[in-house]
Amino acid sequence: MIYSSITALIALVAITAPTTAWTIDQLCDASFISSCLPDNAAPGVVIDSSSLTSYVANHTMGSTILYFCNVTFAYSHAGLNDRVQVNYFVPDESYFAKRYLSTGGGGLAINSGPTAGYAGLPYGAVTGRTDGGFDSFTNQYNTNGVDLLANGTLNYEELFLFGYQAHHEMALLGQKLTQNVYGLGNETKLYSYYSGCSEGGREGWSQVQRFGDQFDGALLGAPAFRYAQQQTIGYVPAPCELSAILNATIAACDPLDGRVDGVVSRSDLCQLSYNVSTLIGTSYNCAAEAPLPAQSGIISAQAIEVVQTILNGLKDSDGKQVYFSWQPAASFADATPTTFNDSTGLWDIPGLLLAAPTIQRLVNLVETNSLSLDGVTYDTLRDWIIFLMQKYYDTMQTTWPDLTPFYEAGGKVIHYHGESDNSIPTASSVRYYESVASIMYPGMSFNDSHSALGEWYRLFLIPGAGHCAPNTFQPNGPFPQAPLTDLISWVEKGVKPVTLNATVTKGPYKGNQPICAWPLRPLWNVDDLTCVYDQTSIDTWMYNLDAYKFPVY
Ligand SMILES: *[C@@H]1O[C@H](CO)[C@@H](O)[C@H](O)[C@H]1NC(C)=O
Ligand SMILES: *[C@@H]1O[C@H](CO)[C@@H](O)[C@H](O)[C@H]1NC(C)=O
Ligand SMILES: *[C@@H]1O[C@H](CO)[C@@H](O)[C@H](O)[C@H]1NC(C)=O
Ligand SMILES: *[C@@H]1O[C@H](CO)[C@@H](O)[C@H](O)[C@H]1NC(C)=O
Ligand SMILES: *[C@@H]1O[C@H](CO)[C@@H](O)[C@H](O)[C@H]1NC(C)=O
Ligand SMILES: *[C@@H]1O[C@H](CO)[C@@H](O)[C@H](O)[C@H]1NC(C)=O
Ligand SMILES: *[C@@H]1O[C@H](CO)[C@@H](O)[C@H](O)[C@H]1NC(C)=O
Ligand SMILES: *[C@@H]1O[C@H](CO)[C@@H](O)[C@H](O)[C@H]1NC(C)=O
Ligand SMILES: *[C@@H]1O[C@H](CO)[C@@H](O)[C@H](O)[C@H]1NC(C)=O
Ligand SMILES: [Ca+2]
Repeated sequence: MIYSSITALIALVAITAPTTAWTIDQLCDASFISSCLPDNAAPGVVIDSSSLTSYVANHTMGSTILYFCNVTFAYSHAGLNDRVQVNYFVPDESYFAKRYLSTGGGGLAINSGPTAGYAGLPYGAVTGRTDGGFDSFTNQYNTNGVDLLANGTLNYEELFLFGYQAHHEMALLGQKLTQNVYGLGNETKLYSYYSGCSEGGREGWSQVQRFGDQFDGALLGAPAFRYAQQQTIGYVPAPCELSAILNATIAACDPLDGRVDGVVSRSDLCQLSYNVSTLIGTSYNCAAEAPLPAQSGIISAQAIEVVQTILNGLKDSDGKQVYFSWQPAASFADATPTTFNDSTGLWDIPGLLLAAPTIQRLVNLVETNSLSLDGVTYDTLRDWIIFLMQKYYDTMQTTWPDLTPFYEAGGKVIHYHGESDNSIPTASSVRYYESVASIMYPGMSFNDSHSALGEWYRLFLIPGAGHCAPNTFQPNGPFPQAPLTDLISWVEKGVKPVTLNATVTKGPYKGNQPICAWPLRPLWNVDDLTCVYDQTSIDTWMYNLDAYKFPVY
């Protein structure tokens, strides 16, 4: 959806000055591209020019065909026998707009696949992805040999590449390649951007936090950046029971934002005024849907206890808060069982998703992706989290709150997060924003620090949206269709996104809907949306993580 903005493309084509006509075949010629490979772009990087491939390809958007050169090459690091591959889509010169874009991955992947480069083509940007040195673009970090060299032995070079270094090198190489291919002189400004969500959001933050002048703008969604804390564990009520609790919560909380549209735009008001225990004793009913049996029953006190425990977030046996959870009205997708055991008549414990490989591989250092929960308590979880945080503080835990170099270089960040994200808690983005505000503007009042920070870093919570995507449980919610457009306008034309442009694509309120910037919250009065300051609501997003004796940014 990021790359579906045909209007953005047409606008760009119109403003791009015609250049000396090089055909895409000339631009993509192997010996020409070879002559553009950037030596000395990054310390220690040694390009293997024999690995270069370049071929003309095209991408159709609506009635427009975009031509580009698909460039791939490998490099190693001086003194190491390693190999990292990078892949850039280099647009036809007629619509190159003096832009470079880095893209990131998701889950345990460091890139978003063979078409990741389409993200930048509508914006006239050379667009890059990396394989991180994982031996192929399709391998992920939890591949044997990548994260661990063998049972017991961590692969520190790969950890460092995945943590931040591969992205840094891809950006430096990509920027220089772009300058060489189009013959940009030192006096020509090449605008550099980053776009990614989830793990890709973490990867982007890893750059913004360390390399202040590398990107002019970064679009960072639902970042998986508080790496140690994300390893949540689920429980076992029936899927239909969870779904009924969710639907009832959405129905009860929908009107609290002032408009009945099937969207809980104010999960904070939901948290303040809705108690799921009112649902105990109401019935639920779901038809069979292979492989799941038909389910019906009465919502039990036990199921409500499970849901309330999830909503409360992880606490240790002393009742101290270790982490926070999803917002009320987020789906329980990550905690919902998918298999039923006919002989016991019980639901199996849901899959542990990324928690299992993380605990096994990065805590226990064993090459397996399955984990038994026998003997695991909330205190075990807390201890794993503290261990992960300390061991990976300088690689995977990506929450360094001092962004001074980025700010001083004039960088801009648009950070967004679905308010009903069912994977990475929405409050985790709020916590980081608050950390940056307090570290960058110590001693200022809340309002003053937030208005200062909002001049260059803005956080948008997308009403009803799920994890990096719209949400089937609240389908009438807005979602930004082309947020890179907002970022580019901010960086290149100084148009601050006071609100973020988004679109409702279903239901009675189809059309544009602006998204309020944190800490303001949306409130409807019939059809009018206001972004309001609501201290009681703001307070619900703040947590005292007292299970730690040190700061958790
Ligand atoms: C676009 O690329 C495909 C191969 O990927 C090729 O078959 C097709 O002819 C190309 N289209 C144009 C209009 O060049
Ligand atoms: C671009 O080239 C890379 C490397 O050869 C390949 O993996 C990828 O599929 C290509 N993508 C497109 C869209 O042509
Ligand atoms: C561009 O800048 C580089 C690095 O600062 C310098 O080595 C080079 O001579 C400059 N080129 C021109 C044409 O000014
Ligand atoms: C909850 O709503 C979704 C659609 O939003 C529907 O598919 C599902 O069946 C509902 N669950 C129950 C238990 O009715
Ligand atoms: C919800 O209501 C129940 C029953 O009245 C009560 O025990 C519980 O403390 C309430 N929960 C919250 C979060 O207020
Ligand atoms: C069902 O549960 C029984 C008893 O715990 C267990 O032995 C069996 O392996 C389970 N079946 C499946 C398919 O997991
Ligand atoms: C590594 O440890 C896992 C989990 O204990 C085990 O399944 C696997 O066989 C071990 N691999 C080797 C090569 O010993
Ligand atoms: C902060 O600003 C809001 C308006 O955005 C205002 O309502 C509120 O009173 C201010 N708080 C303080 C402490 O000045
Ligand atoms: C946002 O939407 C408004 C109203 O549709 C439009 O005028 C404006 O150009 C859009 N801004 C960007 C950056 O796309
Ligand atoms: Ca609503």
